[in-house]
Amino acid sequence: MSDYAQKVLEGLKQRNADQPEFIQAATEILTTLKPVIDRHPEYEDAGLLDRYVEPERVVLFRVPWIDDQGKVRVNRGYRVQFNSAIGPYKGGLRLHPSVNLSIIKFLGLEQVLKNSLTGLPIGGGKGGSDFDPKGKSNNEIMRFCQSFMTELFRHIGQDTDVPAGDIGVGGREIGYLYGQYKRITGLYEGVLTGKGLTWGGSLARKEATGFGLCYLVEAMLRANGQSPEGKTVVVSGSGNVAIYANQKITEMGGKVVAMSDSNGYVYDKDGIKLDVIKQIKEVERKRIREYAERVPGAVYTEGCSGIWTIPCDIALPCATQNEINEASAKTLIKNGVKAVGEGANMPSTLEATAAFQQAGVLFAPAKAANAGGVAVSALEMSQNSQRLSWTFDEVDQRLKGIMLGIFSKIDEAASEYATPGDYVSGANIAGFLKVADAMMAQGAV
Ligand code: NDP
Ligand code: 2IT
Repeated sequence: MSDYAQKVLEGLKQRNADQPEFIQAATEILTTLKPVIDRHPEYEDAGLLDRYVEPERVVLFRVPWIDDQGKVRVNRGYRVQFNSAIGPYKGGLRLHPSVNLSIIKFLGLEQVLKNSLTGLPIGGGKGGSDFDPKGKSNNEIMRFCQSFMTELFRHIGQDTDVPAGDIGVGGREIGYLYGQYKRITGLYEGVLTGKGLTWGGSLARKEATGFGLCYLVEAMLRANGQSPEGKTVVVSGSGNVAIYANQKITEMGGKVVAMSDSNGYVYDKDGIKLDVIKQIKEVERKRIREYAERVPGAVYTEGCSGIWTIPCDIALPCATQNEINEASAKTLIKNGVKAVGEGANMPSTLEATAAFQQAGVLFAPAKAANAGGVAVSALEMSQNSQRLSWTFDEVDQRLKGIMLGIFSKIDEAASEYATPGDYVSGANIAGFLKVADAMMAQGAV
């Protein structure tokens, strides 16, 4: 690591000792930026990395809401506005009991580079709450979202900060959040993305992250003389990203044999029937174990990490951070995995990533592989500004073009600055260069 990047990382570790996920994301990024920092000594004089690792603004707020029994409950709300050098802050909102400042900051730091890779004019931010949507009624979800927005509205806007979905936030939650924003401000503007199709949403946004992941993985496979055709695939998670990753990789000729949720995983040697998963997860909001009760021959196993013991050619982790540790990575490698595409954000630990790369597994890191979601969010912003809606096919074609463009950028940056095929370095470097250029041009702000 360059002396400057090392110094910045050490300071960051000291100041944020209680934020392991943030330190993990920063460690990977700063370590891989060495060749760039070496070529640009002017970055140190400009304090560029010192500024880059510090969010422009962190908003932390109380979210009181009333449950169905009439009792007042209180959660913590967060919005980290990380970097606006190349556009308004953009990034999702996560509702999960594990949410804390470390998790929102790691997601925000990743988002800055991811958004840069899309080539679209969007800065990076992230937010959420430690609210647990599981087991809550529709009315409780609505009251929570309304209370969350009653504070958040003053910090966001179509030209300042545009939130979207993430874990626990899908179309239903975006609807409640948007309704409250509009009610408070009186503005009908594209302030949130992932909106419903009758009120400003973009066709293909729901599918975008999963589809985009498969477009990028396919490009990576083809660049290395392979294809998804006939490959066995394991997809973790069964939420928004996992479902549409399954759909697209199946269309591409792959066979998905397992999916999971936070309780366990199902294995179906004949290929997971996605209509059954959609019914259980999107319509009924039930647990994945139901799949084994509905599909003869399918097997449910308790515990979600066991999914990585199933032999596969392609692994698509689409659930959450650090879901693949070194032991799981080694099991996947032993079982012959050829490619890993990260649909979730930071699903592989640093040790797991190193193990994949050392074993020569094709590895598409999250900030490149899952950028399709935020890319189509930016296309939704464009459509809102134009007061137009594009067709599904038009958005999908643009998404495909963006993902192929991202693969070219990370492939070229890997070859130019690091090692050919090191897409982790390639993604960090290609994403960073654009942000760094903008920050240098805009002065010490
Ligand atoms: P969803 O809430 O739709 O689905 C999340 C899935 O992951 C569920 O199956 C959930 O299981 C599982 N999961 C969540 N937390 C854990 C955990 N701690 N351990 C095991 N499984 C868990 O979220 P998304 O599909 O939107 O997001 C999945 C990942 O993709 C996240 O990392 C997110 O940041 C990332 N991502 C999402 C984008 C988007 O557009 N939505 C864009 C880019 C990245 P359960 O139901 O049991 O909680
Ligand atoms: O992690 C992500 O890129 C997202 N959750 C999507 C963000 C967005 O603004 O669409």
